[in-house]
Amino acid sequence: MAFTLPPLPYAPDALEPHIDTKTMEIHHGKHHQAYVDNLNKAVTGTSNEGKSLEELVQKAGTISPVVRNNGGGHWNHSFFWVSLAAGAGGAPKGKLAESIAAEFGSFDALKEKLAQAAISRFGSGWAWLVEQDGKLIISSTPNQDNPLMDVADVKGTPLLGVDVWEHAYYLKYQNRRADYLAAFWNVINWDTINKRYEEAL
Ligand code: MN3
Repeated sequence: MAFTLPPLPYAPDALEPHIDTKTMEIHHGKHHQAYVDNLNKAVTGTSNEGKSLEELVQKAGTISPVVRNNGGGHWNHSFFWVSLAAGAGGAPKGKLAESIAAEFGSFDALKEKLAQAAISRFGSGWAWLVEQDGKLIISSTPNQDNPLMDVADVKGTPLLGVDVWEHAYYLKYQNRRADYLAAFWNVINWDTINKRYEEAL
């Protein structure tokens, strides 16, 4: 079965003013759609046809770059949209909040570390909060790689990912990646992130 673009779980203007409508429309409707289309094109008629997205992502090191990049792009963006919500923000709760306090000292310290990973990622990529064997780790990946991939420096269960490709922020923030990252905390769906953490443990 061919891969398909999941609908946005909210209207394209729902994350205003932090993430603008035009960026959401192009990011979801054009960029994510292109990853889906290119992935379908690349696997059709090959031994990878019919494999699940998770299967492809997990063996990223042994598949063609076009499947790795577009499969990663499809996985990462599907994960990204549902990590965000209108009127969200706030702070993590429960078990996740306790673990963040224990491992990073405070939520502010975690924010700083994630922003640092996102800002220092040269070129295009993602910064991540990852659960690995019960521990929380901040990492970043180039291009459309992610922590589920066999090629990732830090492997584990992704809890939160920040897209730091320019297409994610350029229309509103231009070269100000740090401003985009500061605004990003206002739209995080912590209910979803908390749930991912509990499932990962
Ligand atoms: Mn993107």
